[in-house]
Amino acid sequence: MRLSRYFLPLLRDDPKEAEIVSHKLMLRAGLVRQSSAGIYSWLPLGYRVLSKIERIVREEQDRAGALELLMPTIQPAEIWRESGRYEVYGKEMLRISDRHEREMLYGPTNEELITQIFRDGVKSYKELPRILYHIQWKFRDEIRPRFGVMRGREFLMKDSYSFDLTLEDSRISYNKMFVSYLRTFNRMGLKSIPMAAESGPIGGDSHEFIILADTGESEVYCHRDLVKLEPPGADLDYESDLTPIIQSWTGKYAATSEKHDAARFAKEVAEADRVIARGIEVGHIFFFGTKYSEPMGCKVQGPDGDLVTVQMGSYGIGVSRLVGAIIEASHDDAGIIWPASVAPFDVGLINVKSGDAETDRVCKDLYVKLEAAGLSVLYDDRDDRPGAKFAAFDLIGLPWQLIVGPKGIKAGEVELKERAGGARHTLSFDAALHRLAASAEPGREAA
Ligand code: 5CA
Repeated sequence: MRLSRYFLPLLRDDPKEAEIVSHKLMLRAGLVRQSSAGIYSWLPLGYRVLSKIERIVREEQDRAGALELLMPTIQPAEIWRESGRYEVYGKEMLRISDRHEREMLYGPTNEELITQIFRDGVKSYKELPRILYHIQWKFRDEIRPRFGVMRGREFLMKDSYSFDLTLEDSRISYNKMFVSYLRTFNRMGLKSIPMAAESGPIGGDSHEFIILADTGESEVYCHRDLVKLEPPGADLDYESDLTPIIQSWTGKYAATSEKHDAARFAKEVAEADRVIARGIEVGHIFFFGTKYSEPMGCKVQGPDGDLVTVQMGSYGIGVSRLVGAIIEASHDDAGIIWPASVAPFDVGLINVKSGDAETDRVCKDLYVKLEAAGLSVLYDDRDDRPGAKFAAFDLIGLPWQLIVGPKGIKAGEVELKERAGGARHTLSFDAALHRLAASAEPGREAA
Protein backbone atom coordinates (compact mmCIF):
# COMPACT_ATOMS: atom_id res chain seq x y z
CA MET A 1 0.00 0.00 0.00
CA ARG A 2 1.33 3.40 -0.99
CA LEU A 3 0.98 5.90 1.81
CA SER A 4 0.28 8.65 -0.74
CA ARG A 5 -2.98 6.83 -1.50
CA TYR A 6 -3.81 5.66 2.01
CA PHE A 7 -6.07 7.20 4.62
CA LEU A 8 -3.98 7.79 7.72
CA PRO A 9 -4.96 10.91 9.65
CA LEU A 10 -2.20 11.20 12.28
CA LEU A 11 -2.34 13.66 15.17
CA ARG A 12 0.82 15.40 16.33
CA ASP A 13 -0.31 16.11 19.87
CA ASP A 14 -1.99 14.05 22.54
CA PRO A 15 -5.75 14.53 22.35
CA LYS A 16 -7.12 16.11 25.51
CA GLU A 17 -9.95 13.63 25.93
CA ALA A 18 -7.63 10.63 26.23
CA GLU A 19 -6.56 9.59 29.73
CA ILE A 20 -4.51 6.48 29.04
CA VAL A 21 -1.69 5.77 26.66
CA SER A 22 -3.52 3.30 24.40
CA HIS A 23 -6.37 5.72 23.83
CA LYS A 24 -3.94 8.54 23.05
CA LEU A 25 -1.96 6.39 20.66
CA MET A 26 -5.02 4.97 18.93
CA LEU A 27 -6.20 8.49 18.15
CA ARG A 28 -2.75 9.81 17.24
CA ALA A 29 -1.90 6.85 15.00
CA GLY A 30 -5.17 7.18 13.10
CA LEU A 31 -6.64 3.85 14.20
CA VAL A 32 -10.04 5.04 15.39
CA ARG A 33 -12.22 8.11 15.69
CA GLN A 34 -14.96 8.60 18.25
CA SER A 35 -18.41 9.10 16.77
CA SER A 36 -20.24 9.54 20.09
CA ALA A 37 -19.35 8.64 23.67
CA GLY A 38 -17.95 5.11 23.69
CA ILE A 39 -18.75 4.53 20.00
CA TYR A 40 -15.94 4.43 17.47
CA SER A 41 -15.29 4.23 13.76
CA TRP A 42 -12.39 2.00 12.82
CA LEU A 43 -10.17 3.70 10.29
CA PRO A 44 -8.25 1.59 7.73
CA LEU A 45 -5.13 1.06 9.87
CA GLY A 46 -7.10 0.24 13.02
CA TYR A 47 -9.47 -2.00 11.14
CA ARG A 48 -6.56 -4.09 9.86
CA VAL A 49 -5.45 -4.70 13.47
CA LEU A 50 -8.98 -5.50 14.60
CA SER A 51 -9.34 -7.98 11.73
CA LYS A 52 -6.06 -9.68 12.58
CA ILE A 53 -7.09 -10.08 16.20
CA GLU A 54 -10.44 -11.42 15.08
CA ARG A 55 -8.70 -13.95 12.86
CA ILE A 56 -6.50 -15.30 15.67
CA VAL A 57 -9.54 -15.59 17.92
CA ARG A 58 -11.43 -17.44 15.16
CA GLU A 59 -8.55 -19.82 14.41
CA GLU A 60 -8.17 -20.79 18.06
CA GLN A 61 -11.93 -21.24 18.53
CA ASP A 62 -12.04 -23.48 15.46
CA ARG A 63 -9.02 -25.42 16.69
CA ALA A 64 -10.82 -26.09 19.98
CA GLY A 65 -13.80 -27.47 18.04
CA ALA A 66 -16.19 -24.50 18.40
CA LEU A 67 -18.50 -23.78 15.45
CA GLU A 68 -18.93 -20.29 14.07
CA LEU A 69 -22.31 -18.78 13.28
CA LEU A 70 -23.56 -15.21 13.20
CA MET A 71 -26.44 -13.89 15.24
CA PRO A 72 -27.93 -10.42 14.74
CA THR A 73 -27.17 -7.36 16.86
CA ILE A 74 -30.88 -6.63 17.37
CA GLN A 75 -32.89 -9.04 19.50
CA PRO A 76 -36.55 -9.26 20.51
CA ALA A 77 -37.36 -8.40 24.15
CA GLU A 78 -39.52 -11.50 24.34
CA ILE A 79 -36.69 -14.01 24.76
CA TRP A 80 -35.18 -11.89 27.54
CA ARG A 81 -38.54 -12.01 29.30
CA GLU A 82 -38.42 -15.79 29.01
CA SER A 83 -35.06 -15.96 30.77
CA GLY A 84 -36.17 -13.36 33.31
CA ARG A 85 -33.32 -10.98 32.46
CA TYR A 86 -35.25 -8.26 30.63
CA GLU A 87 -36.04 -6.26 33.77
CA VAL A 88 -32.90 -7.25 35.70
CA TYR A 89 -30.46 -5.97 33.08
CA GLY A 90 -31.36 -2.36 33.77
CA LYS A 91 -30.16 0.75 32.03
CA GLU A 92 -27.12 -0.87 30.46
CA MET A 93 -29.42 -2.39 27.88
CA LEU A 94 -30.29 -0.21 24.92
CA ARG A 95 -34.01 -0.75 24.44
CA ILE A 96 -35.68 0.22 21.21
CA SER A 97 -39.03 -0.29 19.57
CA ASP A 98 -39.74 -0.85 15.90
CA ARG A 99 -42.48 0.79 13.80
CA HIS A 100 -45.03 -1.74 15.09
CA GLU A 101 -44.14 -0.83 18.67
CA ARG A 102 -42.50 -4.20 19.18
CA GLU A 103 -39.92 -4.11 21.93
CA MET A 104 -36.43 -4.84 20.69
CA LEU A 105 -32.94 -4.35 22.07
CA TYR A 106 -29.38 -4.05 20.86
CA GLY A 107 -27.79 -7.22 22.25
CA PRO A 108 -25.36 -6.76 25.16
CA THR A 109 -24.71 -10.55 25.05
CA ASN A 110 -26.42 -13.55 23.46
CA GLU A 111 -27.29 -16.28 26.00
CA GLU A 112 -31.03 -16.01 25.28
CA LEU A 113 -30.81 -15.98 21.51
CA ILE A 114 -28.42 -18.92 21.30
CA THR A 115 -30.50 -20.90 23.79
CA GLN A 116 -33.57 -20.32 21.62
CA ILE A 117 -31.69 -21.41 18.48
CA PHE A 118 -30.35 -24.51 20.19
CA ARG A 119 -33.67 -25.42 21.81
CA ASP A 120 -35.46 -25.22 18.46
CA GLY A 121 -32.82 -27.22 16.59
CA VAL A 122 -31.60 -29.96 18.89
CA LYS A 123 -33.72 -32.75 20.30
CA SER A 124 -31.41 -35.60 21.27
CA TYR A 125 -28.42 -36.08 23.54
CA LYS A 126 -26.67 -37.53 20.46
CA GLU A 127 -26.28 -33.99 19.16
CA LEU A 128 -24.32 -32.97 22.25
CA PRO A 129 -21.81 -31.68 23.15
CA ARG A 130 -21.63 -28.56 21.00
CA ILE A 131 -19.86 -25.21 21.31
CA LEU A 132 -21.19 -22.40 19.09
CA TYR A 133 -19.70 -18.94 18.75
CA HIS A 134 -19.93 -15.69 16.87
CA ILE A 135 -17.95 -12.48 16.61
CA GLN A 136 -20.43 -9.65 16.67
CA TRP A 137 -20.87 -6.08 17.89
CA LYS A 138 -22.49 -5.61 21.27
CA PHE A 139 -23.94 -2.57 22.94
CA ARG A 140 -23.86 -1.80 26.65
CA ASP A 141 -24.87 1.63 27.77
CA GLU A 142 -22.01 1.92 30.27
CA ILE A 143 -22.42 4.77 32.77
CA ARG A 144 -18.83 5.83 32.19
CA PRO A 145 -17.51 4.78 28.82
CA ARG A 146 -13.80 5.58 28.98
CA PHE A 147 -10.31 4.64 27.98
CA GLY A 148 -11.30 4.57 24.31
CA VAL A 149 -12.12 1.12 22.99
CA MET A 150 -11.24 -0.48 26.32
CA ARG A 151 -14.57 0.42 27.86
CA GLY A 152 -16.78 1.34 24.98
CA ARG A 153 -20.52 1.27 24.63
CA GLU A 154 -20.41 -0.43 21.24
CA PHE A 155 -17.69 -3.08 21.16
CA LEU A 156 -16.76 -6.22 19.28
CA MET A 157 -16.98 -9.42 21.28
CA LYS A 158 -16.38 -13.05 20.52
CA ASP A 159 -18.94 -15.02 22.49
CA SER A 160 -19.15 -18.79 22.60
CA TYR A 161 -21.81 -20.95 24.19
CA SER A 162 -21.47 -24.59 25.24
CA PHE A 163 -24.27 -27.17 25.46
CA ASP A 164 -23.75 -30.41 27.34
CA LEU A 165 -25.79 -33.26 28.73
CA THR A 166 -24.11 -33.55 32.11
CA LEU A 167 -22.24 -31.42 34.57
CA GLU A 168 -19.14 -33.51 33.95
CA ASP A 169 -19.32 -32.96 30.20
CA SER A 170 -19.80 -29.25 30.62
CA ARG A 171 -16.57 -29.14 32.62
CA ILE A 172 -14.83 -30.58 29.55
CA SER A 173 -16.26 -27.82 27.35
CA TYR A 174 -15.24 -25.19 29.90
CA ASN A 175 -11.72 -26.58 29.94
CA LYS A 176 -11.47 -26.48 26.15
CA MET A 177 -12.36 -22.81 26.11
CA PHE A 178 -10.04 -22.12 29.05
CA VAL A 179 -7.08 -23.63 27.21
CA SER A 180 -7.98 -22.02 23.88
CA TYR A 181 -7.95 -18.62 25.62
CA LEU A 182 -4.41 -19.17 26.89
CA ARG A 183 -3.32 -19.88 23.33
CA THR A 184 -5.33 -17.05 21.79
CA PHE A 185 -3.83 -14.29 23.93
CA ASN A 186 -0.36 -15.78 23.73
CA ARG A 187 -0.47 -15.59 19.93
CA MET A 188 -1.11 -11.86 20.25
CA GLY A 189 2.04 -11.45 22.32
CA LEU A 190 0.09 -11.18 25.57
CA LYS A 191 0.66 -12.97 28.84
CA SER A 192 -2.78 -13.73 30.21
CA ILE A 193 -3.51 -15.06 33.66
CA PRO A 194 -6.83 -16.76 34.45
CA MET A 195 -8.27 -15.55 37.75
CA ALA A 196 -11.24 -16.56 39.83
CA ALA A 197 -13.85 -13.86 39.31
CA GLU A 198 -17.36 -12.66 40.04
CA SER A 199 -19.80 -13.68 37.35
CA GLY A 200 -22.13 -10.67 37.72
CA PRO A 201 -25.35 -10.67 35.66
CA ILE A 202 -24.24 -13.66 33.57
CA GLY A 203 -24.31 -15.88 36.67
CA GLY A 204 -22.46 -19.05 37.76
CA ASP A 205 -18.75 -19.86 38.22
CA SER A 206 -16.24 -17.91 36.26
CA HIS A 207 -12.65 -17.06 35.38
CA GLU A 208 -11.44 -13.77 34.03
CA PHE A 209 -8.40 -13.72 31.75
CA ILE A 210 -6.28 -10.80 32.81
CA ILE A 211 -3.23 -9.25 31.27
CA LEU A 212 -0.99 -7.25 33.55
CA ALA A 213 -0.73 -3.52 32.71
CA ASP A 214 -0.29 -0.48 34.95
CA THR A 215 -3.40 1.21 33.58
CA GLY A 216 -5.65 -1.82 34.09
CA GLU A 217 -9.04 -1.20 35.65
CA SER A 218 -8.85 -4.06 38.12
CA GLU A 219 -6.44 -4.71 40.94
CA VAL A 220 -5.21 -8.28 40.82
CA TYR A 221 -3.28 -10.61 43.11
CA CYS A 222 -1.43 -13.73 42.04
CA HIS A 223 1.48 -16.08 42.49
CA ARG A 224 4.58 -15.13 40.49
CA ASP A 225 4.83 -18.62 38.94
CA LEU A 226 1.66 -17.95 36.93
CA VAL A 227 3.33 -15.04 35.17
CA LYS A 228 6.05 -17.40 33.96
CA LEU A 229 3.85 -20.35 32.95
CA GLU A 230 3.85 -21.22 29.22
CA PRO A 231 0.57 -21.98 27.42
CA PRO A 232 0.21 -25.24 25.49
CA GLY A 233 1.53 -25.48 21.91
CA ALA A 234 -0.33 -25.79 18.62
CA ASP A 235 -0.05 -29.58 18.73
CA LEU A 236 -2.37 -29.84 21.73
CA ASP A 237 -5.08 -32.47 21.32
CA TYR A 238 -8.32 -30.88 22.51
CA GLU A 239 -9.92 -34.31 22.83
CA SER A 240 -7.33 -35.39 25.38
CA ASP A 241 -7.75 -34.86 29.13
CA LEU A 242 -7.07 -31.15 29.67
CA THR A 243 -7.38 -31.33 33.46
CA PRO A 244 -3.61 -31.31 34.16
CA ILE A 245 -3.24 -28.08 32.14
CA ILE A 246 -6.16 -26.50 33.96
CA GLN A 247 -4.70 -27.54 37.29
CA SER A 248 -1.34 -26.01 36.49
CA TRP A 249 -3.10 -22.68 35.87
CA THR A 250 -5.61 -22.80 38.71
CA GLY A 251 -3.54 -24.52 41.40
CA LYS A 252 -1.86 -21.31 42.51
CA TYR A 253 -3.42 -18.19 43.96
CA ALA A 254 -4.86 -15.71 41.44
CA ALA A 255 -7.81 -13.41 42.07
CA THR A 256 -9.26 -10.09 41.06
CA SER A 257 -10.03 -7.60 43.83
CA GLU A 258 -13.69 -8.73 44.05
CA LYS A 259 -12.63 -12.27 44.94
CA HIS A 260 -9.40 -11.44 46.73
CA ASP A 261 -8.89 -12.99 50.16
CA ALA A 262 -5.95 -11.23 51.84
CA ALA A 263 -5.55 -13.86 54.55
CA ARG A 264 -5.42 -16.71 52.05
CA PHE A 265 -3.00 -14.79 49.82
CA ALA A 266 -0.65 -14.20 52.77
CA LYS A 267 -0.87 -17.84 53.83
CA GLU A 268 -0.56 -19.51 50.42
CA VAL A 269 1.97 -17.28 48.70
CA ALA A 270 5.46 -16.54 50.06
CA GLU A 271 6.17 -12.82 50.19
CA ALA A 272 8.76 -12.94 47.39
CA ASP A 273 6.23 -14.65 45.10
CA ARG A 274 3.36 -12.22 45.62
CA VAL A 275 2.38 -10.21 42.59
CA ILE A 276 0.04 -7.30 43.28
CA ALA A 277 -0.63 -5.49 40.05
CA ARG A 278 -3.21 -3.90 37.85
CA GLY A 279 -4.78 -5.85 35.05
CA ILE A 280 -6.99 -5.63 32.00
CA GLU A 281 -9.74 -8.19 31.56
CA VAL A 282 -9.52 -9.45 27.99
CA GLY A 283 -11.70 -12.53 28.38
CA HIS A 284 -14.26 -13.97 30.76
CA ILE A 285 -15.61 -17.52 30.84
CA PHE A 286 -18.67 -18.70 32.73
CA PHE A 287 -20.29 -21.94 33.71
CA PHE A 288 -23.91 -21.40 34.72
CA GLY A 289 -25.54 -24.83 34.36
CA THR A 290 -29.26 -24.50 33.67
CA LYS A 291 -29.68 -20.79 34.43
CA TYR A 292 -31.02 -20.13 30.89
CA SER A 293 -31.87 -23.61 29.65
CA GLU A 294 -34.31 -24.20 32.55
CA PRO A 295 -36.55 -21.12 32.18
CA MET A 296 -36.31 -21.28 28.39
CA GLY A 297 -37.07 -25.00 28.22
CA CYS A 298 -33.90 -26.06 26.41
CA LYS A 299 -34.08 -29.83 26.83
CA VAL A 300 -32.95 -32.88 24.93
CA GLN A 301 -33.96 -36.50 25.10
CA GLY A 302 -31.40 -38.36 27.21
CA PRO A 303 -30.08 -41.91 26.60
CA ASP A 304 -32.95 -43.44 28.62
CA GLY A 305 -35.67 -41.41 26.92
CA ASP A 306 -36.19 -38.82 29.67
CA LEU A 307 -35.99 -35.12 28.88
CA VAL A 308 -32.81 -33.57 30.26
CA THR A 309 -32.23 -29.83 30.74
CA VAL A 310 -29.03 -28.86 28.97
CA GLN A 311 -25.95 -27.63 30.90
CA MET A 312 -24.53 -24.41 29.53
CA GLY A 313 -21.56 -22.08 29.70
CA SER A 314 -20.59 -18.88 27.91
CA TYR A 315 -17.18 -17.58 26.97
CA GLY A 316 -16.38 -14.01 25.97
CA ILE A 317 -13.36 -12.26 24.45
CA GLY A 318 -13.21 -8.49 24.11
CA VAL A 319 -11.97 -8.34 20.52
CA SER A 320 -12.02 -4.53 20.18
CA ARG A 321 -10.75 -4.09 23.77
CA LEU A 322 -7.74 -6.21 22.82
CA VAL A 323 -6.52 -3.55 20.39
CA GLY A 324 -6.17 -1.14 23.33
CA ALA A 325 -4.89 -3.83 25.69
CA ILE A 326 -2.10 -4.84 23.30
CA ILE A 327 -1.00 -1.20 23.03
CA GLU A 328 -1.03 -0.84 26.82
CA ALA A 329 1.27 -3.85 27.00
CA SER A 330 3.49 -2.87 24.07
CA HIS A 331 4.51 0.74 23.42
CA ASP A 332 7.26 3.27 24.18
CA ASP A 333 7.58 7.04 24.20
CA ALA A 334 7.65 7.18 20.40
CA GLY A 335 4.49 5.15 19.86
CA ILE A 336 2.99 1.71 19.39
CA ILE A 337 5.08 -1.47 19.07
CA TRP A 338 2.82 -4.04 17.41
CA PRO A 339 3.57 -7.71 17.98
CA ALA A 340 4.10 -9.16 14.48
CA SER A 341 0.96 -11.31 14.62
CA VAL A 342 -1.41 -8.33 14.87
CA ALA A 343 0.57 -5.59 13.12
CA PRO A 344 -1.48 -3.74 10.47
CA PHE A 345 1.43 -4.12 8.00
CA ASP A 346 4.63 -6.11 8.40
CA VAL A 347 7.00 -3.52 6.99
CA GLY A 348 7.14 0.24 6.61
CA LEU A 349 9.19 1.06 3.53
CA ILE A 350 10.52 4.58 3.95
CA ASN A 351 11.68 6.48 0.91
CA VAL A 352 13.79 9.29 2.38
CA LYS A 353 13.98 11.13 -0.95
CA SER A 354 10.74 10.71 -2.84
CA GLY A 355 11.02 12.20 -6.30
CA ASP A 356 14.65 11.16 -6.73
CA ALA A 357 14.45 8.80 -9.71
CA GLU A 358 16.94 6.22 -8.46
CA THR A 359 15.55 6.11 -4.91
CA ASP A 360 12.00 5.76 -6.26
CA ARG A 361 13.12 2.93 -8.54
CA VAL A 362 14.89 0.98 -5.77
CA CYS A 363 11.93 1.47 -3.42
CA LYS A 364 9.46 0.29 -5.99
CA ASP A 365 11.57 -2.78 -6.71
CA LEU A 366 11.86 -3.62 -2.99
CA TYR A 367 8.14 -3.01 -2.54
CA VAL A 368 7.21 -5.48 -5.27
CA LYS A 369 9.66 -8.10 -4.00
CA LEU A 370 8.52 -7.81 -0.38
CA GLU A 371 4.88 -8.21 -1.35
CA ALA A 372 5.79 -11.18 -3.55
CA ALA A 373 7.48 -12.74 -0.50
CA GLY A 374 4.14 -12.58 1.32
CA LEU A 375 4.80 -9.49 3.42
CA SER A 376 2.37 -6.61 3.70
CA VAL A 377 4.10 -3.29 3.12
CA LEU A 378 3.12 0.30 3.82
CA TYR A 379 5.29 2.28 1.41
CA ASP A 380 5.91 5.90 2.35
CA ASP A 381 6.28 7.46 -1.07
CA ARG A 382 5.16 10.91 0.11
CA ASP A 383 7.22 14.02 -0.38
CA ASP A 384 7.96 14.81 3.28
CA ARG A 385 10.92 15.37 5.61
CA PRO A 386 12.72 12.14 6.57
CA GLY A 387 12.37 13.09 10.26
CA ALA A 388 8.61 13.35 9.95
CA LYS A 389 8.46 9.98 8.20
CA PHE A 390 10.56 8.29 10.89
CA ALA A 391 8.37 9.74 13.64
CA ALA A 392 5.20 8.63 11.83
CA PHE A 393 6.47 5.07 11.47
CA ASP A 394 7.60 4.90 15.09
CA LEU A 395 4.13 6.11 16.06
CA ILE A 396 2.19 3.54 14.02
CA GLY A 397 4.52 0.82 15.25
CA LEU A 398 4.99 -1.60 12.34
CA PRO A 399 7.52 -4.32 13.32
CA TRP A 400 10.07 -3.32 10.64
CA GLN A 401 11.18 -0.13 8.94
CA LEU A 402 13.15 -0.44 5.74
CA ILE A 403 14.86 2.88 5.15
CA VAL A 404 16.03 3.68 1.63
CA GLY A 405 17.97 6.81 0.62
CA PRO A 406 20.31 7.95 -2.16
CA LYS A 407 23.48 7.71 -0.03
CA GLY A 408 22.83 4.10 0.91
CA ILE A 409 21.86 3.18 -2.63
CA LYS A 410 25.26 4.38 -3.88
CA ALA A 411 26.88 1.94 -1.43
CA GLY A 412 24.36 -0.79 -2.38
CA GLU A 413 22.80 -0.64 1.09
CA VAL A 414 19.58 -0.03 2.93
CA GLU A 415 18.87 0.30 6.63
CA LEU A 416 16.57 -2.11 8.41
CA LYS A 417 15.20 -1.00 11.78
CA GLU A 418 13.40 -3.23 14.24
CA ARG A 419 10.67 -1.23 15.94
CA ALA A 420 10.87 -3.33 19.13
CA GLY A 421 14.22 -2.55 20.74
CA GLY A 422 15.25 -0.17 17.94
CA ALA A 423 18.15 -2.26 16.57
CA ARG A 424 19.38 -1.02 13.17
CA HIS A 425 21.09 -3.14 10.55
CA THR A 426 22.82 -1.86 7.43
CA LEU A 427 22.37 -4.53 4.77
CA SER A 428 22.58 -5.12 1.05
CA PHE A 429 19.22 -5.01 -0.76
CA ASP A 430 19.17 -8.78 -1.01
CA ALA A 431 20.18 -9.37 2.59
CA ALA A 432 17.40 -7.04 3.77
CA LEU A 433 14.86 -8.85 1.62
CA HIS A 434 16.07 -12.18 2.94
CA ARG A 435 15.89 -11.06 6.52
CA LEU A 436 12.34 -9.79 6.10
CA ALA A 437 11.17 -12.78 4.10
CA ALA A 438 12.50 -15.06 6.83
CA SER A 439 10.38 -13.22 9.41
CA ALA A 440 7.29 -13.99 7.31
CA GLU A 441 7.99 -17.69 7.15
CA PRO A 442 6.83 -20.70 9.22
CA GLY A 443 5.30 -20.13 12.56
CA ARG A 444 3.77 -16.83 11.56
CA GLU A 445 0.35 -18.40 11.06
CA ALA A 446 0.49 -21.24 13.54
CA ALA A 447 2.55 -19.45 16.21
N1 5CA B 1 -21.90 -13.50 27.89
C1 5CA B 1 -20.65 -13.42 28.57
C2 5CA B 1 -19.60 -14.26 27.94
S1 5CA B 1 -19.87 -14.53 26.26
C3 5CA B 1 -20.21 -11.98 28.65
O1 5CA B 1 -20.86 -11.10 28.14
N2 5CA B 1 -19.11 -11.74 29.34
S2 5CA B 1 -18.48 -10.33 29.70
O2 5CA B 1 -19.47 -9.41 30.11
O3 5CA B 1 -17.45 -10.57 30.64
O4 5CA B 1 -17.81 -9.76 28.40
C4 5CA B 1 -16.84 -10.50 27.71
C5 5CA B 1 -15.65 -9.66 27.38
O5 5CA B 1 -16.03 -8.53 26.59
C6 5CA B 1 -14.95 -9.05 28.59
O6 5CA B 1 -14.02 -9.96 29.14
C7 5CA B 1 -14.27 -7.84 28.00
O7 5CA B 1 -13.01 -8.20 27.45
C8 5CA B 1 -15.20 -7.43 26.89
N3 5CA B 1 -16.03 -6.27 27.27
C9 5CA B 1 -17.02 -6.24 28.19
N4 5CA B 1 -17.54 -5.01 28.30
C10 5CA B 1 -16.84 -4.22 27.42
C11 5CA B 1 -16.89 -2.85 27.07
N5 5CA B 1 -17.78 -2.02 27.62
N6 5CA B 1 -16.00 -2.38 26.15
C12 5CA B 1 -15.11 -3.22 25.57
N7 5CA B 1 -15.02 -4.53 25.85
C13 5CA B 1 -15.87 -5.03 26.78
